[in-house]
Amino acid sequence: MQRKDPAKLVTRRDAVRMLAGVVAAAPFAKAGRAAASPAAAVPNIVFIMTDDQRQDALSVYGNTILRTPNIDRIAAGGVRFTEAFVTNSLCAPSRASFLTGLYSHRHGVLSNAGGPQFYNQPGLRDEEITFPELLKAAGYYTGVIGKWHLRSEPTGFDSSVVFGRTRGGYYDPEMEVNGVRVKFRGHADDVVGDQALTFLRERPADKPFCLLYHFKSPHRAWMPAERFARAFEDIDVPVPRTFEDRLVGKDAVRRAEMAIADMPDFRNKGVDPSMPFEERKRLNLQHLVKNYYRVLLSVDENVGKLLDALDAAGLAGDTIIVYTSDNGFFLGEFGLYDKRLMYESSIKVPLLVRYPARVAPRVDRSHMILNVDAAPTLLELTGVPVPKAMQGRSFAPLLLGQSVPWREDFLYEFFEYPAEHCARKHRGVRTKRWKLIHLYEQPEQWELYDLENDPDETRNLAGERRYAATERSLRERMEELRRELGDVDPPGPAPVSLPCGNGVNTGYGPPE
Ligand SMILES: [Ca+2]
Repeated sequence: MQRKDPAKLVTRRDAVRMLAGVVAAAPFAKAGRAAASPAAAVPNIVFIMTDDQRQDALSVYGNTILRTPNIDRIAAGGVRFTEAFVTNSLCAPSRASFLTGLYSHRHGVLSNAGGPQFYNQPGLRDEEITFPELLKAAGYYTGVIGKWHLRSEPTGFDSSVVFGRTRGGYYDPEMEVNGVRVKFRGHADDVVGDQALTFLRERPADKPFCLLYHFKSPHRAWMPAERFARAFEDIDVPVPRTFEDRLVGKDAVRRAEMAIADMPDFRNKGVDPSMPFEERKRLNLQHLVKNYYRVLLSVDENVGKLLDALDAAGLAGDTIIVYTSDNGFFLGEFGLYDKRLMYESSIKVPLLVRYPARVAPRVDRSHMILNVDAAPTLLELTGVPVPKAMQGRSFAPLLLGQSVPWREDFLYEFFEYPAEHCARKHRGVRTKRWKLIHLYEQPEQWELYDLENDPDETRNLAGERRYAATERSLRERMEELRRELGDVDPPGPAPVSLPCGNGVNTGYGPPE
């Protein structure tokens, strides 16, 4: 593992101490009680994150095939956000945003990979402050279990049990237990679930706790626990409306290597590369969706065990539970799999928050919430000062039923190119009605969608005279958001987009 420069570690520690000073100077008067507000208990936090789970892959978001009764309990006891998004639909950058409240261009985790072509990004820089670090400095007992994925080591945790750089397998995963490699037996989600129960049991009783409970599922390679291996076997997965979309006006997507027909993952299930394109596409969709749902069954079961344990310990009322995912996923939309692109299936994530002591149950909120909002929200709910540098906004008032002005749009960004799947660099702005996408390297391309009249994003309106004024104002808004968020172009013309992969996806013909 990469080692940090000790001099810089001091800097980070000092920064955390300084920011959390107000709270750290007044430790909790007694267990579970806030010094500042004797009437309210200091909440515990269980922050549950899955990997690549799109919003509708939960029964509480309307899925009629996959049943997730345990995760749905979180929604039943709290708030379901219907418009939650990530600002970069890729694992490590999005996770860093959840932790720091910063956009990718600010926290510097622009890609999953390292090396010179990926900006030599080292993971989170020492000077970046995360919400677990602040909570720890404020007296919380902190832990992270499961997927970490950043190239830097976990910091700010009293206890860490994470999949290492290799991310571990689905079966008998190797994990790093406080930095020491340990081989576990069983399915990764069960191991993560068991470790969460151990954390609850063994934590010091005199401190509030914050647990980051991060499942591997439903990330590739979607290998289910044995007991769920045959689930959905008799079901025919419905084909999404855009499954046969020809990617008209999406030239860059045609070059991306995300065609579901070309997935190599299910060759052992008889999907042979020599089969006709349409046949491979159809079969891969069935295998992909079923396995994606199967691994989520074990997440649901393990979430249920944790909820039961909180109930049994009498902790449920004063514990904030967040359930979300680091990014969405295409399950056949536009004939694609994977994420990265700024379309709805990829950027929209589940977000459920339960906190019985202060948040009313069974509430829906349609405000636009972003991954960068999580850190300031949890800090505000725990009474820890929110660093001014954080770019997200606390949605605590929305949880508490207050009516506050809220954002009407947001900036999206994606940088990992050329890389796996060959999704070009792009950014964009999404409002309630419109989405503008800019592939800004040369040759630059624009996409404009009217989400109200074309929710499936099939008709690119960019360049059409009728929408010229809308396009212009969205371009201006995107630049305004970039200025506000400190996203600055380097001097000189936009670079030429580098070649990647074969350049053409099978089945779609050559780019237009
Ligand atoms: Ca992910």
